[in-house]
Amino acid sequence: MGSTTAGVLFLLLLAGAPAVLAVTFKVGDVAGWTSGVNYTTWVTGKTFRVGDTLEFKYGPSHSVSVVNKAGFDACDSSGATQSFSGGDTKINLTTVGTIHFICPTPGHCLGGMKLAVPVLDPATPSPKSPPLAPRSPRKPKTPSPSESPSPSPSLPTSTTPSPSNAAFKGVTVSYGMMGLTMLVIFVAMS
Ligand SMILES: [Cu+2]
Repeated sequence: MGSTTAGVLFLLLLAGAPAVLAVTFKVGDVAGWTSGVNYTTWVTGKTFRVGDTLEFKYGPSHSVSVVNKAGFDACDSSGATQSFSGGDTKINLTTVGTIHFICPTPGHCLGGMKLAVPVLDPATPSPKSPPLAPRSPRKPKTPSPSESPSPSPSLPTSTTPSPSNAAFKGVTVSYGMMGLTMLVIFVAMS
């Protein structure tokens, strides 16, 4: 019972792990939020989930505006739902969907200072490399609990046929040997 409870708790821990592992992404990595960075490239290959955080680090000539898709496409910050300045802005990703950011400084968005981040539900399996990371620990662990109980029932069943086959073969061989022996004796006697 104790080990079962521990196992259940462990599985619950595993199930909860992806939600617990909230990630903070530093936008643009070392470069930060600035001109001359391709943020489309920066987003590529990353998986963002509700609960993760984006951190924008930028100089005084830059700001961060949250805009809709139209504002993003047109580099228009007039309809921004949120605007930040100060050089260090942390955005908590709270909604599934794509969130759009632009730098409202004239010319900067047109020069590439725009960022569209697709935010997934925490439970959604990642489409790329991140999914492998959560899955690989789960796969080895799920098999081991299921294997440990199954070997005892499955092994007997798989072992039972092979012994009976072996026994059957053994019987056939012994009958053959007996026949051969009798043949030899018969030949010897005649
Ligand atoms: Cu800027």
